[in-house]
Amino acid sequence: MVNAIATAVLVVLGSFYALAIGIEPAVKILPDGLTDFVYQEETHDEEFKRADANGDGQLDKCEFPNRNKWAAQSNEEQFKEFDTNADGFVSKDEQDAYFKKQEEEALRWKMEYYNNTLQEFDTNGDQLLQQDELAKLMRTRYSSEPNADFPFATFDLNADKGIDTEELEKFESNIPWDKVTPIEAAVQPAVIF
Ligand SMILES: [Ca+2]
Ligand SMILES: [Ca+2]
Ligand SMILES: [Ca+2]
Repeated sequence: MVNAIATAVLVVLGSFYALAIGIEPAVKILPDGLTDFVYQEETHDEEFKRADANGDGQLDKCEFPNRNKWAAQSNEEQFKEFDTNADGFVSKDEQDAYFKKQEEEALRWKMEYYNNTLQEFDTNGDQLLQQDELAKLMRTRYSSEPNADFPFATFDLNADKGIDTEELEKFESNIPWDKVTPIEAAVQPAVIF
């Protein structure tokens, strides 16, 4: 259950990141039920070049959907989001600008997520998560009690006795699940209306 939640979180973050940097994620189910990301090789540049059937360096409304599966299902509105000068063609510059904006938004979203997480669990207000604060995060977010041998210190990369947002990102991507004990979910009493 805990692993399922963590996997879901990683799938969401992974998809968002993949969208931002322009690779299409596909989740491959491994035999033991774990998931792994398999990325298609084509970059945005390669997609553009392939879709530009008449080779004039821009995509018209017939060429645009051939970029990828997402574009194939896109509508007029989404074409307009790319075609910022509204001349009915998506130029390479317009495509580049679109993805640059996406990347910046994804980065902003990611920073906001880790900042909010830090604020939520930073009880002593020093802008770092100490061991007890990180343990609370594990209990609250992942219903897991860190074991005595949980390697808190290995995530404190700059050795300032706390986890900052950058270290937190690495921590949430590499939680040592073999060093936690799942907390049994309390049985909720039936709600009678
Ligand atoms: Ca073209
Ligand atoms: Ca245009
Ligand atoms: Ca703190």
